[in-house]
Amino acid sequence: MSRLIALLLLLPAAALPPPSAPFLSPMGEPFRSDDPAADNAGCWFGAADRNADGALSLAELQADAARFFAALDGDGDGEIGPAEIARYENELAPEVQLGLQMRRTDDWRRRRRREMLYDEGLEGAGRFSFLNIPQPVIAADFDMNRGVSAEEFARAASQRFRLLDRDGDGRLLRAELPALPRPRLRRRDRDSDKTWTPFRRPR
Ligand SMILES: [Ca+2]
Ligand SMILES: [Ca+2]
Ligand SMILES: [Ca+2]
Repeated sequence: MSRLIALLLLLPAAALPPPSAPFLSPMGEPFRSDDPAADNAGCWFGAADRNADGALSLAELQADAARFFAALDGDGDGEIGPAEIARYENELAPEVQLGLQMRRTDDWRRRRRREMLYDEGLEGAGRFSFLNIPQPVIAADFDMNRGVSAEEFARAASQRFRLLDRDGDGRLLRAELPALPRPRLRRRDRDSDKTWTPFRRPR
């Protein structure tokens, strides 16, 4: 029995729901789940809302940014340097790579992900976040020295807070945040019922 047939036998007869899309926070931290119904953005929001009042203040977003900064600054020298930026792009959040959805792979889950195509103009992390910032970490490198200091990251958090606080009241409500980009289903959804039918023979 070929490996292909063995794999097909493992597939459920019903249509497969799409996997939940990853979410990248305004500072670029990835939140993922294997649960198709997971609210990845809600996981981020709930953790960042430290006083659990249902809104993010600027101080809360900056605290969220500082926590992620410490996670990115692996050597603890107070700067996200080139090697730490490379680790972010290659290991922590490969979604920021522009060509990810076209990458060839033999992994079937990734193959499914490749079918999720986003609108033109959305690049990298912009496909998975509230703001269209393709690489949210290096975008904080205001002085262009190929490193991001804690001050620069905090400054970026303030900028992004202002972009998201559309009514300018200093509080980000979940309902105030923009809708996340939704991928268009292609090819697999041959009957346009918004679900993928079981896979055909991989190319
Ligand atoms: Ca709060
Ligand atoms: Ca560092
Ligand atoms: Ca607001």
